[in-house]
Amino acid sequence: MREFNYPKFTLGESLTQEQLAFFDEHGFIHFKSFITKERVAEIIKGSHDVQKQWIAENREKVNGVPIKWGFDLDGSKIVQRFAFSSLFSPTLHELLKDPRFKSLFPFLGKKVSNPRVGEYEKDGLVLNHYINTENSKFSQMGWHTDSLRDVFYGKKIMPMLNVGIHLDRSTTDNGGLRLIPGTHKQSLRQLLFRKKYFLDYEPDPEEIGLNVDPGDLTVHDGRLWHRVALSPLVGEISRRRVMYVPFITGKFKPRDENSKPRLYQRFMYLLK
Ligand SMILES: O=C(O)CCC(=O)C(=O)O
Ligand SMILES: [Fe+2]
Repeated sequence: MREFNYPKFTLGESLTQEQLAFFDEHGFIHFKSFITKERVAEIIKGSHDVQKQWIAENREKVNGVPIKWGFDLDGSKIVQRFAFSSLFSPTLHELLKDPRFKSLFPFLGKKVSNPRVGEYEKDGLVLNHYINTENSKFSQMGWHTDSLRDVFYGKKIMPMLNVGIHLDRSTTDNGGLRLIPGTHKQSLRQLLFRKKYFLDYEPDPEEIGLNVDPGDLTVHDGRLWHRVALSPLVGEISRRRVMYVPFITGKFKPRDENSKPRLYQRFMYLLK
């Protein structure tokens, strides 16, 4: 892992030239304290409510996207990857209405049509819940870009952002998000073949790690290579919860209960 003591920003009503330039160069950006610790606690409570509901109805999929089930430290059944979570929780749905999200749209580029928060598209509001224990089914994620989904879909790669809202503190000595800055500007060949999608977990000499606190917001370009590193620690200390919502452009393509899992979503079964 490369040391990169990158600047952290505060999100205001509109993006500054410095923020736009940083994102353009590196393909990611980190904003401190987007929401308060109290709001984070409400969101976690909201996710527990969704989890209860899904357990009660034995749910396997949402809009064709498989739910990743696993086990917590005490052996109880938990959701380790939620999709479309905001459609099941007023708290999460409200969160996506935050007017500050719109101020991030310029990261999608200048000439895009219909930029929006993808609450009903792709996988909607995702919540990843990692924990490193024997019974956990989700403790890391192999290298990938989020734009591969477009390639699988036989489409031109559209501008896309993944906006993360972090719910736990995550430091580089405890696993967490790793990314290779600048790879959003790579060739299509590099986007497709730089690494083996989801199967490669190896550290990269160029990768950097993020240190985030609960309530921080990060944005990465859909074309950026990233992974989630396994925590070397076991148990409660390794718990990491983070939400992602896609920011997309172009034609509105909501998914519904009849939608089929897409090829890349089958890849998700490989996650451990
Ligand atoms: O959990 C993270 O920080 C990244 C997750 C991710 O890359 C994804 O869900 O596509
Ligand atoms: Fe990703």
